[in-house]
Amino acid sequence: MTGDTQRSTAAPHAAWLPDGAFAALGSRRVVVAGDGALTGTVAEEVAAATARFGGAFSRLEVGDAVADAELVLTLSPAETSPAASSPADHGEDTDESFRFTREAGAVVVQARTDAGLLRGLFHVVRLGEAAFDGPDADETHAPATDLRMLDHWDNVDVHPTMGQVERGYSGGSIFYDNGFVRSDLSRVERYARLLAAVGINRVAINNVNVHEHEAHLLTDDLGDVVRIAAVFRRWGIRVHLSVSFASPILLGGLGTSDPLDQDVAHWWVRAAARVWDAIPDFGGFVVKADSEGQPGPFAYGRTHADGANMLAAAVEPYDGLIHWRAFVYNHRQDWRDRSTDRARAAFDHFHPLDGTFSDNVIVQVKYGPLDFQVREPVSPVLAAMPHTRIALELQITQEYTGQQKHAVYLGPQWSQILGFRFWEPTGRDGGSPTVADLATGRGKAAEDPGTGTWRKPAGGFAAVSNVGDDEFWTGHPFAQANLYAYGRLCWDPTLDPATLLDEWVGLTFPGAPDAVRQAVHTVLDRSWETYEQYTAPLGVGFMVRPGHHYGPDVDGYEYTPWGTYHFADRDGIGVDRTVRTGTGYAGQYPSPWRETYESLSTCPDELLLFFHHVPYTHVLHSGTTVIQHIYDTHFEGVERVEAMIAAWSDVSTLVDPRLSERVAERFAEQLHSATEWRDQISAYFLRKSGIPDELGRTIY
Ligand code: GCV
Repeated sequence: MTGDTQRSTAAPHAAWLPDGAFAALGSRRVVVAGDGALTGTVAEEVAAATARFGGAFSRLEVGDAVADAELVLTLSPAETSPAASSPADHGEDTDESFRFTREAGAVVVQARTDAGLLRGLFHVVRLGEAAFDGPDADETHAPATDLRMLDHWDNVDVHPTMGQVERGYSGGSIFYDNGFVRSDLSRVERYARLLAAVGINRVAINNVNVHEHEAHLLTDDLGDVVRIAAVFRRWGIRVHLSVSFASPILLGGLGTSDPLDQDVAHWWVRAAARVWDAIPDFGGFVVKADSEGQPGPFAYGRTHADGANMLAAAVEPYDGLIHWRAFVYNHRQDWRDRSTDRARAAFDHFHPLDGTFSDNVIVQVKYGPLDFQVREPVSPVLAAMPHTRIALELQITQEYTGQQKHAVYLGPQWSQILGFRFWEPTGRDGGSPTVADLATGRGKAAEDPGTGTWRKPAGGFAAVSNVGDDEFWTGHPFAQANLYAYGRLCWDPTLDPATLLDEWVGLTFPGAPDAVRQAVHTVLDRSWETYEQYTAPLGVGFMVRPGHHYGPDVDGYEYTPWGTYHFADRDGIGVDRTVRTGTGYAGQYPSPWRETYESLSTCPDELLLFFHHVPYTHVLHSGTTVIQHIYDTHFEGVERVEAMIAAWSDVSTLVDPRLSERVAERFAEQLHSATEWRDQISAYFLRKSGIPDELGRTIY
């Protein structure tokens, strides 16, 4: 089905690919050599840039003599490959690797595949003049993982409570409009180009909560998926679909979706055959099962491995993947029941299944055990399944981090998660595997430190997109930096988030004075920490308004079935998740973290209330009490927002006025909201504890 009611009329913002980002490349003599569809895309980009900036473009065959070129983008001659012919200083050879050499200012980008050539093109764009200016170089670049995915929570229909995009804060969907797949997919094309430039290579195009209409994308509406896949294909991106586990019932008229039922298995085999027949490079299915009302194998007394493996068998002939989400918990918990702990759920369900999933199943694990809070410990599931392909799931859309009304740069949070080590040595330079290693199968992850056995090929990265049909793509223009950083961290998880901000600023505001770059740093560098300061303290999580999850509501979830409680009373606050006296969650970690989190004397301050219930007078490692910390951080958080606004106002006239206007509007709301958070949280805890602020500030 198609519709013509494209809502947004303004041309979308160019994000990190304005014309100016191509100035260095476009003003040079450039040769593109080779065939393949993506080489065609590279050639079109170069042709457009050189036409715009006065350079010269020629298209040659691989191996043709090249005279006088300043940049050659070429597929490798058959006898060489990037890995075979150069030092692998940025990684191993993969289908997307490329070799970058510079000799006396002349640059050659060489790749074994056209996908690698496309990655190489955008590497040159990112470097700008530095691509040509530096000393001689010979580098091979390769992604840390082949699986660099974005998940869209977009609905075809406008859902009565969740809208067109579940947890979307950037207008409507770029794919769907009020019940239809858009006939004009030009916006999707621009999006695909932006994603290609940061290295994303897979996109799941519909919500993991698969409602009735959306389920039909798998069958009757497959033609629309074919159209979307054709757009992404031009940019080296494969499409995936979220599917309902109940599809055989919903779409096939069967009486069951029991994964061990032969008719069910055959139905999926036929469904998969139709999909790959229509889209030969289709990626696979994403499944949210037995979670928040979605159907799953539990209804038939089967395990999640039974469910996932049945689907895996259906897609296996096409090298298809099943991304099976580990976000499984009881959302109908009795709040009176102190023995049930939602944080335990994913580990309890999935750890016993380690080693039983098929090779083409990827268990997709949210970074924390709850739900994308501003601060959570890293999910122990990531360490607990050495014989399973694991993907790390992040959330770019800012559901719990200010909903793209607040400027919050998530790069530092992700970098911290990616660099976390479950085993000793745990320090930043330690030798044990990082979370990034576990998700990419690289580095020290090949051997499981717990068992000494080999891990399967890894599952890579997935994250929930923050994009919509908004003029600036992401609501808050600065939220573009999160999408940018995610793509780049998927390619190389060791990149420094502050450096990525520099890259983003350089591309997005080409030619802007250095003051703009500095102001963006002042606003964003510590913005994650700032948001944490004025919202839920010390890892306690969830103090948001139920449903839409924006703004403070300390007790909003306290007496609900959702399993997210803080247990504040007049004496203290926090959740006892210790093994000794609490829910036992701390015991899901390998040593040394299980001991570190278990003990009050070693638990890090920022996670104290996630693991322990303590009196308000408990003294933190920082030397202050819990209650005084709550007051201090909330006041400081608002002051920091004021400083962010001041820093930006100094440079706001130096950039596009529409962008400045949007940023100003968002800052006004952020300040209003941060103030509301400060006053409500401080007042709540003053009233609960009766302990005054040592500094005597106004608390209501
Ligand atoms: C798509 C949270 C969000 C839901 C989301 C869910 C998930 O609970 O609030 O909107 O559903 O996570 O990740 O499946």
